[in-house]
Amino acid sequence: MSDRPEMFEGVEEIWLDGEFVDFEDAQVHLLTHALHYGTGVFEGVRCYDTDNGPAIFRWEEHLERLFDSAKVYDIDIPFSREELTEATVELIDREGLASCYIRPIAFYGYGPLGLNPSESPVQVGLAAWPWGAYLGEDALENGVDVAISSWRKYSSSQIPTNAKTTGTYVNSVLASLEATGNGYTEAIVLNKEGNVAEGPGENLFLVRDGEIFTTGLAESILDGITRQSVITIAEETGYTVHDDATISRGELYTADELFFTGTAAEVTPIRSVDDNQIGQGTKGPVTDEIQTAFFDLIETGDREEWFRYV
Ligand code: PPE
Repeated sequence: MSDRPEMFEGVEEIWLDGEFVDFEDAQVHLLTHALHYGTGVFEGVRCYDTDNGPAIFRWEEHLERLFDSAKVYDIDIPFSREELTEATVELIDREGLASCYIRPIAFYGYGPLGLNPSESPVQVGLAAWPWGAYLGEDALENGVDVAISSWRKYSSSQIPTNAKTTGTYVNSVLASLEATGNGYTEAIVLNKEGNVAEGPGENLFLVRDGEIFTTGLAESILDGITRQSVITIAEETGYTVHDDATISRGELYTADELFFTGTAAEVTPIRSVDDNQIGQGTKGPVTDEIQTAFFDLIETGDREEWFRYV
């Protein structure tokens, strides 16, 4: 208990393969296929304490993406969407959490080694814990300093970028290690063509002359659910959103504003790229408006179809 990471302190149970088990008992075998070959798919979801009570934000869309990711690797999830929903709701309830981060994962478990996973059983887990501001408390207000990674994002002709696969996150880990090692908070990763893809765990938005741009799905990005939500919110706020943009490295430097979106990162302003100040070097006005609209929506739970109440 004492050597647990701080973020997991107080977590009592994890749901694993159909059962609630004690936190310490949520274990897998050393010869788990996914440990060796990265053959797992996962999600990151947030539950928010809205005015109408705790609610999971865009649960259906996350579940959809989990099953889509699984399909790519022939991972046959042995639970229905309803069963996973019930288990998640019950887990949040048992843990007594009002707002939390939820991590569903499905992976090839312990079976014969060798690349073909078809003889390995599919295991499924759900964990939930409180997770505050992903890039630090100050980040949401004042923005983060980021650096372009020297690592490129793999292209969708090499590994599907629309699937959220455990193994592919080594690319993000490398970018993140490099950026933080050099004193930056986060990285921006370019794609094979040298244009902007995304952050290691975030999508990227750019503001120029009052219009909003975000990299298109063909730029080797994960189709972020926060990205989709922010596009909708921005359009409804009255902005023109170009959601199919190709953004060059130079355009980042001269942007009026930049921000990240993601389940963990929410809406995080970027205040510098490679030590070039963006805008006034703090949260810009458009970013502020979108971020405020995003958090207002989450507080009020106003758009019913985006919330699954616990
Ligand atoms: N791109 C990547 C590569 C990515 O990992 C995420 C989520 C996004 C974009 C945004 O997607 P969405 O959450 O659907 O808006 N990154 C997850 C993992 C973060 C982590 O450190 O773990 C997340 O935000 O949950």
